Order: sequence, then structure tokens, then C-alpha cells
Amino acid sequence: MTDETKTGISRRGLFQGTAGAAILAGATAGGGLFAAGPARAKGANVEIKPGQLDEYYGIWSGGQSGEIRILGVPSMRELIRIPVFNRCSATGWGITNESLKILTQDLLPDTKAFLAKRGMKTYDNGDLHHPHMSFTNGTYDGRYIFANDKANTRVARIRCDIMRADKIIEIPNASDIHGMRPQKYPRTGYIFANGEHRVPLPNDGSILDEPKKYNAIFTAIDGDTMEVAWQVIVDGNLDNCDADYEGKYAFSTCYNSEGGVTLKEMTASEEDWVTVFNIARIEEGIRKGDYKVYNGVKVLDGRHGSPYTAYIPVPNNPHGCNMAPDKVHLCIAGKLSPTVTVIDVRKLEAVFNGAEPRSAVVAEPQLGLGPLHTAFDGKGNAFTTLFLDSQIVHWNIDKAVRAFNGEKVDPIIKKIDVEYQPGHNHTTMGETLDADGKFLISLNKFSKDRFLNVGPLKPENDQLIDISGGGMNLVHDGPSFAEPHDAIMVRPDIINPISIYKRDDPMWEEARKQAAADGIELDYAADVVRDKTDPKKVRVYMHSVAPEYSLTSFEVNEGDEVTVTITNMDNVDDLTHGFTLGKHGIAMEIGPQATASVTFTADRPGVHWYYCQWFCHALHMEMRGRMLVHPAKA
Ligand code: CUK
Ligand code: CUA
Ligand code: CA
Repeated sequence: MTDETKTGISRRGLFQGTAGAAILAGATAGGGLFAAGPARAKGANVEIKPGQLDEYYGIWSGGQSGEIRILGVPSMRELIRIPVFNRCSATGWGITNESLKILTQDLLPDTKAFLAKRGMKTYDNGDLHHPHMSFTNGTYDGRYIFANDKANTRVARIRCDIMRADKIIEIPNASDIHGMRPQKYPRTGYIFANGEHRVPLPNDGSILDEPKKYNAIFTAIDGDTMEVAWQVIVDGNLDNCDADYEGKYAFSTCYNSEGGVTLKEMTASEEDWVTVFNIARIEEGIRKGDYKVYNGVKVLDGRHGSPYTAYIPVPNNPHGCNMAPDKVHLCIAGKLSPTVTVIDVRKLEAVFNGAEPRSAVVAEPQLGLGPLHTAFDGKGNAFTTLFLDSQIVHWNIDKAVRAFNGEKVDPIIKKIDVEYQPGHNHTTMGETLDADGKFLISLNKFSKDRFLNVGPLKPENDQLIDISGGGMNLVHDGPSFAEPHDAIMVRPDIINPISIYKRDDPMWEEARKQAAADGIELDYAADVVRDKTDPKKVRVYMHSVAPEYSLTSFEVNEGDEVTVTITNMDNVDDLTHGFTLGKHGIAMEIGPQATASVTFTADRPGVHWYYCQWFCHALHMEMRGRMLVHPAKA
């Protein structure tokens, strides 16, 4: 092991040096701001009174719960949850035909076959780390939210008008999508998605315990069609990613340049790298046919020596990858190194034309122990989470650059303690050109003793920090369930959800077509139709107007495949009905003016009540009906 690395940083020296520095800085922060202060400071400017609306939408990842949550910021009230990769008992996501279509139609053929053998249509779990909004000209445009599923290698698109997913695709060739970011400019455009784990290509059992033959794959998805546009094979692996503000590059951190399969191997080297993807060159490579097709996708070889990528060495096992809204500085959090490596994206063109890769590095400030992610205030300052130090460090990018050039300036403005061990942080509009420097959220992985004890599994702790005055004032902390890795905070004028569905919404296109084929008008339907060619299939059409279903009973035979299609004809804000069929594992929401449907086999003879599970009227309890199932004739 050499002490001097290519990055010019001595690992041992760094750890000794900054551990001391961090302890000192911690003492300053502890004696200052709010080490033992109240959870809710009395910042008058952030008080949201009952009935008042919040200043931002917080779009929160739900981690291994597989969902997205929408919070109001700064009140931190949880407003709603969006089921995505999970099953939802309340809304019927994963139960209704409409949601199952989205969850199943873009699974790969071998996944469908694998699931079918287990009696499953889709995966029941997901691990959603990174929700990000679509961009136009470097800022959010309110069309979509995209999110990754690390567990099952998927990417979802959520419509912001109804806050429901409309596309969930499985990514071929890659394994375990982790980092995921939309193209910022000129628009989204591409969704960049990192296959974190290295696997053989093809991964069909012909290669097993030969890690040297494994690959990680970078994927660009067309955000309009939700089809994979192209993929790039890289050296090492791919952790987090981001894109620049000019549409030229995407970036990924790699913590496993070693190509290891154990912790020891993955941390063996002195350094890893940032992989830079040259979008124009990749598109040119696709046009020229410089690719191979795997599973229907054009895959370029972007390993060392290719024209498509540049590998910039950074200290070992980096993590966060955050592009500053100054359009210039890319910040790579060191994780094992107490540094953040700052790359000037204007210098990347030279790197792609042969300049030494590290020539694009313009700063590498030592900030504290365990830097994971960086957020920006739009005024030239950055906030980096320090996992090991349980702190956030506020620092100035320009000063870091000057210090790197030998000037005697300290880029660190301040450090504050957070409770405890932060992962991601994020500022209001902070990953866009409209970064406004008002609030910073610190998503802390541990709450320890900060809340009433709820058993061995404790909540995490999200802390909101007011940064509007240039300082850092904690204004709220609150528990959160597994596990908000990441969040974005979006100005409300950008998002315009509807309150009442449009009757021609594409979500229930299939139901519309089937009803037309059956000669049924979905609006005000009250019909039972037996399929002419397959008499075991029965379709029940009804509608709801509070507090009644149009059918208070219907009859089917044991063994029938029954599809219940319900249209909510109430044209009223906030008037959702439901349909829960007892002892059948069936429940669904039916929003105002929406149609929802569910298909099941009626294999339990007898009387089964269905009822509305969404409180809709004083006579909501009476909103029910019977399914009468005739026993099969022996
Ligand atoms: S990763 Cu979780 S704290 Cu998946 Cu964005 Cu860094
Ligand atoms: Cu309809 Cu409750
Ligand atoms: Ca490594």
C-alpha cells in the first residue's frame, strides 16, 4: 500500500488529520446552535398554522416500503402516499386490473415466467431510493416523477396530475438499479439509471463464480416512451448518478473499481472513480452501429479506452453525486474519504480529448467523516451530510476551489449536529436552476432515543433546517418509516394535480374497450354480462353515487371468472368510493369520475358482501351489496 495515491491524497494522513478536525468542529457546533435544543425551534417565518398550506411539496422516497410519500414542507405533514412498487391495501394498487397492467406489462419475459411458476403476476416488494421530477431547461416541469427500484431492477414513472404510476419498466441486462436521475437539459429526455451490482451478461448460469467476467451496466431510458434507449457497459460498478445542465454528460460514482464481490475486495484499492458518460458520443456510436444487442437493447462498450466514457480517479468508495446549480461544479462525496471531490464540467471536454482525467478536479476539501450527499443553496454554497460525524457541513464551493489552488482560505462555513447519521440531504428546488436556498432536509438513518420507544425497529428521523438567513436553524424533526433515502422539495406552482378524474383517462383504457365490446356504457352502468365465447367469464358493471352502488346484488356460479368494473359517477372533489369484497382479498379505490376493475375467480359458494371502504357519506356503512355464488353442480 502506498501512502501517496494518484489523487494526491494520503489516506492514512487524511483520516488522522480530519478525525481531529472533525472533533474540534463538533465541539464548536455542539456549543453553538442547537446541540440539546428543542425539536421545534420558534422560527416565526416557518410556522404553518392549522388550515394553512405549505410552501413546498416534499416528494419523499419510501425506501424498502416501495412507495412514495408526499409531505408538505415546512410543516412536514404527510399528505398522501403513492403506491409504486408495493401492494396497497387501501387503494388496491397491485390488486386492480388497472394497476396490475402497469405492474406487469413491462416485466421481461423470463421474469414473467419465473413469477408465474410461483403463482405471482408481479413482485410484491420494491426498494425505492430516488424520486426525481422531469425537467425542462434545467428546472422541474411538473410532468412526471421517476423512481428506481433497486430490489427488482425497475424504473417507474408517476404522473403528477393524478399522482399514480403509469409506467413501470424492468431494465434488462443490468442488475439492481440504484442511482437514477433525469436529464436536466434541454428536457427529460433521458432517465439515467445505474445498475449497481456487477453480473454476467447474459446472466443465464453459463458464468457463475467468475467475478472478472461480471459487468455493471448504465442505462438511458426515454422518459416519453419509457423504453430503454441504450445501455453502456462500464468498468467497475455504478452507485449514484446525476446529469449536467447542458445535456452533455451524465456522471456516476463507482465504489467497486476493484471488481470485488466481498467488502474486503471492494475497499481494497486506494481509489475508485467517477464515470463520465459523453451523451453526444454515445448517440453517435448508436447511429454508427457500434453496439451489440442484448435482450433487444443496444449496448455499447464503455470500458476503459472507449470514446464514450471517462474515468476520473477519486478517493476510495465515493457515494453521492450531485451537480451544483451553478452549472459548473459536480460534487462527489468521499464516504471513506473525508473529502468531497469537485469536478469542473467545463474541463471534461479536454479530458475526452486526452487530457489527464484528474485535470477536471478543481477542489477536494476535507469536510469531515463519512460524507455521503451534497445539496446546494443556489448561492454558491453546499451542504454535505457527514454520516460518521452525524453532522451537516455548510461550505463554500468557490473557497474550496481557491484553497485547492493554494490560497489560505477555509471553505467550511459551519457544521451542525443532526440526529443521527444522515444519508441524503436536499434543499428546496436544490437540484434545479431555481435552487432558492430556503430549506434543507436532512434524512437521518437513526432516531435512537429521540421518540417514544416503539420496539426494536425504530423510525428514522427527518430534520428540516431553515437556511434562508444564510445560517442553519433546525425547525422540525419527525419520525419516518423505512426508509426515505432521498427527497425533493418542489414549489407548488410547478405541480398541478387534478381533483376529479377525466372520464377519458388512459388508466382504464382496457375497461373502456371491454365495455364497448360488451355494448355497455360505463357511465351509469348496472349490468351483468356473460362472455359469449367463454361462458365461465362474467363481467359485472356498476356505478356508484354516494351512498349507493347501482347493483345491490349480482349472481355468479362457482368457478366463474368474475370481473367487477365500477365507475364513480360522483363529480365532487374528495369523494372517493371503494369496493371491498369480503373474504376475497379484494379492495380498490374508485376516485371521483374514475373507473376501476378487478378480476377474480368466484370459488367460494355462498353470500359475500361487498362494501365501500372509503368513508363517503353519512350512510357509508349502508353502501354495500351481495355477491351470490351458486355452488357448482356436482
Ligand atoms: S443512496 Cu441511500 S443514503 Cu440509495 Cu441515494 Cu445514499
Ligand atoms: Cu362510498 Cu363509502
Ligand atoms: Ca473501492
